[in-house]
Amino acid sequence: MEYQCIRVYRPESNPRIGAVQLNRPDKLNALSLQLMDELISALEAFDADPDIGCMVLHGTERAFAAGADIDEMADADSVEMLLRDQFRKWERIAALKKPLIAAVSGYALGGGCELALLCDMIVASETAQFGQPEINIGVMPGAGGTQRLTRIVGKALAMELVLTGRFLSAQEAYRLGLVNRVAPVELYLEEAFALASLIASKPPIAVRLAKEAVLKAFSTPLELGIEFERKNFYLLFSTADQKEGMHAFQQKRLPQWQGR
Ligand code: CO8
Repeated sequence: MEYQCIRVYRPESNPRIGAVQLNRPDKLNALSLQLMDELISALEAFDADPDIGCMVLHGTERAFAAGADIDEMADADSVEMLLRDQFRKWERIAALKKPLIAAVSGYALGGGCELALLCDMIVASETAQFGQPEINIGVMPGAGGTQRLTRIVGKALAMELVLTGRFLSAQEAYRLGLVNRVAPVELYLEEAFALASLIASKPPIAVRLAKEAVLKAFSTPLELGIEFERKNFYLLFSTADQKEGMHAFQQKRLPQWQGR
């Protein structure tokens, strides 16, 4: 498929990584409807490709994404927004089976911040700025900002960020546990690829079921989450990779994963 708003590639350093670059630099990667369609199509294709073990999503040094495209929303009314039903697409990103890492440099604002939060991990450059400034244009977060951000940073800070539009620096985001690591701007992408490579080297079915179980912690009470975890744990004992992993350990050799 030909893409206009994104660039899709596999980094030379590791072809088991599926990388997507948001590519509307003149608009600070504002998330237009077309961009979101392309993004979902590219991520779902990587998700279905057995040769891909982990995905990385990034923008440019100046901006990961400065939010939903304001030009597409400015004159819309509620019914039009409702009929667009654009959040359904966001749910498809949340439903990806393989891990997705956001590599964030510069602005991650509004929908851009929400998109980063939808990813499983975030590697930030020192210049990254996270924020929900929708309040400054007369609206509020609409793609999970009031929920995902609050679960990570807590009520008081989420309330401040959403009600004032203040940005968080990369270091602040790191201290709060919003991002996994912070790297100099010239290295952040490499750092994200290194993390993705490590994950892509693990047994794929275990990675998939473990991701699923961690995400359950956000949507279920503890007891149900534990039950879900246990079932996924038992399920892994029917994979060839479980036998291989444990036998390789006993035989003091490196495992050879089959992804089965
Ligand atoms: N939408 C459309 N265009 C944008 C956006 C955006 N969100 N952000 C920046 N741009 C455009 C600017 O209009 C400008 O275009 P042009 O050169 O043609 O005039 C270009 O990008 C460069 O931007 P600036 O000149 O403003 O650059 P500055 O360095 O002066 O400022 C800022 C950078 C601070 C990031 C500034 O651009 C800004 O405040 N942008 C808007 C941030 C914002 O309010 N984001 C939230 C948008 S609402 C939202 O995300 C709701 C999400 C709900 C779910 C989404 C479902 C899809």
